[in-house]
Amino acid sequence: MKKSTFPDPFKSSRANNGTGEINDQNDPALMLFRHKDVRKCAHNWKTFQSGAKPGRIVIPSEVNIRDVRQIPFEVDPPEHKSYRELVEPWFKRPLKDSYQKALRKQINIIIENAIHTNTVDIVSELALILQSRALTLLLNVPFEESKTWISWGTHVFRSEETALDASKANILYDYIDEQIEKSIENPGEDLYSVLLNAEIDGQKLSKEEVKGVMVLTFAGGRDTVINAVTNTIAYFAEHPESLDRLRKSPNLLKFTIEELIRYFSPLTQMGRVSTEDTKVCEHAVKKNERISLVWAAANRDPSVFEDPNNVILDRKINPHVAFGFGVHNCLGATHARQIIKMLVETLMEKVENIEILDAKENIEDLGDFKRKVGFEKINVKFNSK
Ligand code: EMZ
Repeated sequence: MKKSTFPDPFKSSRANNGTGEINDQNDPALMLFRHKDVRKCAHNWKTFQSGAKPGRIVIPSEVNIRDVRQIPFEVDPPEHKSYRELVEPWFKRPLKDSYQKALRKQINIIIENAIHTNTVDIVSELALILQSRALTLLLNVPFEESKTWISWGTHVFRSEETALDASKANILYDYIDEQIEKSIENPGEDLYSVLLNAEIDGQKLSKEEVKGVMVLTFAGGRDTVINAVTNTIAYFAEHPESLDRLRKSPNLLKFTIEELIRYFSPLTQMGRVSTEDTKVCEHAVKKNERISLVWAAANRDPSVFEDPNNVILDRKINPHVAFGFGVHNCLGATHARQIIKMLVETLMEKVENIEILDAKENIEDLGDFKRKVGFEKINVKFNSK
């Protein structure tokens, strides 16, 4: 199997009955695998809610390591709408020319550096750095901050020893508390200050609410972006012909980006909590029980995607749900798309080929299902054009 092949562990269950079960820390969830079911339940926020106990809709559940409610992601309509409208324009800034120029510059430096280094572990020496530096632009804070975040490693809540590491989570919370205090004393043009000044229905956001947005911004786009960047590079390492094809037809790039995101589906799943006794795919779901919307499985559903297990560079019809679906669709998607776009453009421009020297896969253990999401490490050599 190629290193950049990402198998679909949900294939037979999706075909058989469309569901699975995960016993996550004794809070089981009914996993939904079919595109239609995933979209239907994601859309039905009245029955399947996000505003449960903080951390409970995440799988693996984070209830034991945090009590900060992530905003807007753990809030339901109608409150959700005001929060979302408040933060949306800020998270659309990556569409601005000046933002794109700054991001492109950072990516250029990182790829140039990689070209001039013998072997590079893409995860720790490229993707982590890229994600952290790009985040300084999204937050509009000094570049130096990225050094602190890089020192935290790839996941803010997981460490090598434990899947859910409370002490690690505390580093992030303390850091954010400190930044909020600094911005209160010395307001600037960063996201903390913008949020601290913002109002909903004439009321300023509380520190706790600001913290909720910031924790989501740090946690939600961390390992997901790192995996997307790493996997994209691994894909082009093993498919130099694809890079050539894009050089010849750069207008395909917009399809390629969506296709890579569909294929990798960096966020495997997200849970919801039922507000009533109901039935999903012939399964009884009781009030206060969890379901899981398995984006990664929906994205390989052969009834929606022809040849779902292959990357089709110019796939035109691509209703993937890698960024979720419905009111909670990913706030960071604009930024993530720009990162992948500029990364691929920079590879097209500067890189002749990439050799994979060795790799250790990162496999998510979902009980009955094991899913490759990325790499623990992957050493490569970039050869410049
Ligand atoms: C949560 C989640 C959000 C969670 C869009 O996903 O991402 C996970 O990586 C975090 O652990 O807390 O932010």
